[in-house]
Amino acid sequence: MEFSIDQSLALLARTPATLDALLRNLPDEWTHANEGPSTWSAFDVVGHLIHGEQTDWLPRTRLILEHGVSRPFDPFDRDAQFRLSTGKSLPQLLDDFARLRAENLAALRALDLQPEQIALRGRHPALGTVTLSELLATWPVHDMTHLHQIARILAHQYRNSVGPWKKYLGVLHCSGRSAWKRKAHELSGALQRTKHQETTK
Ligand code: NI
Repeated sequence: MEFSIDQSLALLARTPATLDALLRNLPDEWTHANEGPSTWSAFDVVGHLIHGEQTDWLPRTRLILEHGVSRPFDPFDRDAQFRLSTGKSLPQLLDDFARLRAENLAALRALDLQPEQIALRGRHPALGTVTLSELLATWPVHDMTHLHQIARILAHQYRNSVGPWKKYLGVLHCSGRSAWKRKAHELSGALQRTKHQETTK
């Protein structure tokens, strides 16, 4: 499938309701559990998605439109949710995410981006030159990465309870947790709480 703004919008608009249906009022035993040291809970993932709405997708779109490659993106803080979600409930986070996403999609529509604009280039601090269309294709795929992650986190909580069925359950054998990150931790001997587990962005 070729990238288009409309196709991206169609998927991006569904993520808040999908998360809401899955997570709202689910017991904390599910939503606050993670996959072990230096991994995230579903609660953490929603906080991370909120931070993306606030600092990543639209701000970077605007930066490309205004400055092109002359000004690199601000680095994304992958641990921001551990500060920003403190003291909040999951229903609050789900509400915040839904509101921010709706605002950002309205703002994206209002930009009415033309083909020559989505071909514009910007500069990612680690990846180098990227196009606006690549950024806007990454946004919904980033959502899918984290929906996939949440499914895996929830499944992980019953990894022992399923007994011998474990071998038939692909989600329990998924290698989505970032091997490079865990390897880096091992190499540095750093066991401090630098929680992170994604390979994107
Ligand atoms: Ni992410």
